[in-house]
Amino acid sequence: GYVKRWWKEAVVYQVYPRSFYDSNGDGIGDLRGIIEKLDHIKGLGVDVIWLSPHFDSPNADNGYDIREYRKVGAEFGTMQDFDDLLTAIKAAGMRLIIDLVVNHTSDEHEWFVESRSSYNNPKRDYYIWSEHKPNDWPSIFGGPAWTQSPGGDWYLHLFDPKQPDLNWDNPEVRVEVYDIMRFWLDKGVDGFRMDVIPFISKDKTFPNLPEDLRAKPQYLYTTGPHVHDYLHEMNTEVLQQYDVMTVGEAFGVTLQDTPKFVDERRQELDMVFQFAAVEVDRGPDGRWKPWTLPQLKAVFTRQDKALDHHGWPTMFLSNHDNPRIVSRYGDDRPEWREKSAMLLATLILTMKGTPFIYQGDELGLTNRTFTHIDQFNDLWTKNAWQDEVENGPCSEADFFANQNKVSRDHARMPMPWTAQGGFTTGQAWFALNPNFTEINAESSQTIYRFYADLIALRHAEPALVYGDYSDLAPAHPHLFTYTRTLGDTTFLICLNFSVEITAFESGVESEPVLSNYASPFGPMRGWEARIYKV
Ligand code: ISL
Ligand code: CA
Repeated sequence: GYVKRWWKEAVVYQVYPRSFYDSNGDGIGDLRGIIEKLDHIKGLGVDVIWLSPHFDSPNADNGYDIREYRKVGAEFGTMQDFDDLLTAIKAAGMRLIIDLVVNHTSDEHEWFVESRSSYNNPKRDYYIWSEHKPNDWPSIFGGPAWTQSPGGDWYLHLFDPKQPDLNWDNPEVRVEVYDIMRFWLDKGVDGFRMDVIPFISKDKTFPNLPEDLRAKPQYLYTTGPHVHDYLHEMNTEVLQQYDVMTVGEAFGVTLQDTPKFVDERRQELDMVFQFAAVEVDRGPDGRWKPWTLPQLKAVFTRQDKALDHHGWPTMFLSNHDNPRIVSRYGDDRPEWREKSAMLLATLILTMKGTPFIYQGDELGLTNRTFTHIDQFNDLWTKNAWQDEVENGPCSEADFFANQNKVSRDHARMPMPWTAQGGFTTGQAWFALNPNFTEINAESSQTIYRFYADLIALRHAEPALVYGDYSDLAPAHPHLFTYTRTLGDTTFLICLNFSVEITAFESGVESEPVLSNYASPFGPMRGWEARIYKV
């Protein structure tokens, strides 16, 4: 069986601070705003808050480009506000993990400013420089991963040119990172979500990208020669001295390589986010494609089989990089939004693996329809516009059709707290979803309370945490039926991923312990979800 750990039993809620709640009317969500809305999070019964970057940043990539690691972004508040937030979270009986973004920094970080200033600057070797452009690696955000600095040399950035990659082969860089980690851990944070952490080690022979990885270079970028040495070193140097949790973003890690990051005997990371479920609707070119329920079910079985009892999984269907789950895996038409949001909650909170809920999913928030490039904020979408429409063959109609499915901005619109919006008394930094008058925290209490009920159930039932997973009908086109079994306790979960009334025999005498319909008997109705205790 599994070794018991608090983070295996925890439910995590992700806050994207810019869009959570604005406490001072400048239009930008902030740390005081999180304190003011802490009851909303606490009311769900979650255990851990993951805070997306709250550091000083020029915000080329909304904070995933850090200028100063020990400073709170001025738009979010002060270090005092951070300390107060941490105190409030602990007082509410929860924990806080923060985002560790150390594959790259901002190009405005003083290390990079110094590094690029001259060949013999002591910080030169903090980044990855070359006299000639060494290879054809692309940036994840489009365009080449090498940019020539005014001095003539080229530097590596696997993301935006404003996000130069750190040189982890330089031991001074690793010492700096470990110091930053200790700084926040010593304040009392309970761990880290680690941004693209498998990218940190680079193959310095710089081979060209194999042809078959053109559209997914991340599968090369995670295979650097020392990634596991560095993670093990980070674990023994820093993490082991604290009772904390770590979750790495395993973007581009194969199923086969996953255990190397999370096998507890290797002492690297506690968990990683695996991407297959959020890539189920993406084609080989990264654009949207239709998906089927059997494909999604197969992902969970594959992932389950990839780890043994020495590695612990995560469960997530959304975050700040993904569209809204109701629009993507559910049905966001008014008559089905609530039911399908509750069904997806059931999936997330009864699956094996520590569940991560993204802000607003507990309200059943939906995607919006973007019709003009100026309506977007995300640099990834803006780059795609240039590459695909302005300099490429894509029609505007095709571009919007795709982005309305995949854009990261669907998740980044400010939280609608009331029918008036309620996010800010000023001008929001980014427009709310125009449907806020209908879909907001006040109008979505049924979904919110269902999340709370599911979380309470998970906390009360070890089988929902540690139980084995088995898919009972992998090929069924509408029904997702699976069990979670621990000792002599079995839960049977049945989810109807469609509006079709579908025959179903539970074989269980008793009523479901939880369902999103009254009278949960007989065939499964549209988007019906039932949890039986066998
Ligand atoms: O968001 C994506 C496209 O849907 C992914 O390719 C994303 O770039 C990848 O998951 C890495 O994401 C992380 O690092 C990025 C940052 O933009 C993302 O917000 C972050 O989650 C660079 O720091
Ligand atoms: Ca503010």
